[in-house]
Amino acid sequence: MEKFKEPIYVTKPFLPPLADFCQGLEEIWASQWLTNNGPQLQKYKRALGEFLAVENLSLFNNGTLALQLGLQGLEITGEVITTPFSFVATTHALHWNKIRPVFCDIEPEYYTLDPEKVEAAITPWTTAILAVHVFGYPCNMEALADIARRHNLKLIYDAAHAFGVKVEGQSIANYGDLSMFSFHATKLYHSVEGGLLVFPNPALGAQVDYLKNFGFKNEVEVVMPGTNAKMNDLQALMGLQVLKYVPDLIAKRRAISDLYRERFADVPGIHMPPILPENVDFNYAYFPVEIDEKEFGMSRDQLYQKLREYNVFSRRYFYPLICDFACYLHVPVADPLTVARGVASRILTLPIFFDLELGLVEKISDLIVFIHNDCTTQRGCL
Ligand code: T4K
Repeated sequence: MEKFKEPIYVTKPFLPPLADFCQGLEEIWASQWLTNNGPQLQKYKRALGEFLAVENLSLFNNGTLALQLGLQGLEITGEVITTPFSFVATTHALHWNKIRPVFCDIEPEYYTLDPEKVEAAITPWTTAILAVHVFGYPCNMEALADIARRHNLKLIYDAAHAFGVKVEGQSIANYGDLSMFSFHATKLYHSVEGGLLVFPNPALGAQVDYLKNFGFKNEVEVVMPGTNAKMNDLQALMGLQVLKYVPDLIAKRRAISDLYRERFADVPGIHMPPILPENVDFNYAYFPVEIDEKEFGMSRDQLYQKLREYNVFSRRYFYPLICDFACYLHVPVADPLTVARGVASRILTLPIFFDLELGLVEKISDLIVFIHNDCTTQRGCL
């Protein structure tokens, strides 16, 4: 098979029509407000509140700082049970708050925290659970909420991947004590860089708003040693404009996901998470597959390399596990993390983004099938 002429990356940011963005820029130029809660930011906050049907929200310049300051605002200390199968920023947010992460295993189907393992990992120092809706798959929120209630723990969701996901008809932002969404350019929905916190307790809003703005209450009062983590008005403009397209972005990803699923249905060694139950409106943010070396005829890493030779840049999200990065090797783990280790060794996320034509999805799928056939007929790969 021929190499793709242009590189195909795992994702590509969606950009609104340039003319629309320029019109928005004109508004910013006219107002001369670039940051510090300017008019675009305020408009954006209102629009997001309406989109998600939530009242308490706060915008940040990125998701990592949003999570970091959210944890600080909730005054989380001691130990927090979390997943090793995520982007490293999930644990970094704990580290920056001097909180000890306790890594706990995940469930094999959707890769989210395993509630039974969470309960077993609770110690007298545990104050919260930091769960991740990884790839947009909702955590087992009922079970986690029950554990949190019984053990008096805060329940925090890293929902970086889950913008647009609904459970029982309501936004996934409505669950737990705090949810963080990332609006980084590589996400389904973005504001170039950006982060959002959503929470049920209005008092937390004041805390995180102080924290992201140096702790200023007014011109002469600093009520806490805050930092600078504000979203600016140019980011807000991008966020506002991309918001209009969220249904289209999700619909296209769904079509891509359906096509991959159809193409891989009978290919040995490519395992995909099951279709979600009907009470979930999914966002199809990522397309993860697990490669079983024996069945597929080649390891995940060999396939990843082979695809690169053909100009297809899949990613091994999330390998290595966070607990295996040098800076977290000293952290004790609550259990052997058998499921997470297995998944991290097999996972591969394939290209999925708005601009990706279905014809190219077919070609990428054909290439993967071709690599499998070539390898198993030559019997030389393993
Ligand atoms: N929690 C979770 C669960 C997260 O996944 C993340 C971020 C966070 C917390 C923290 O949120 P933020 O602070 O980032 O808001 C990317 C993103 O940088 C990161 O936001 C994201 N998760 C993570 C899963 O993916 P990389 O290092 O893989 O990105 P990079 O630069 O390799 O980009 C991936 C591909 O996207 C490139 O190969 C090409 C394409 N690309 C990328 C950019 C930036 C473009 O085509 N255009 C672009 O502008 O981390």
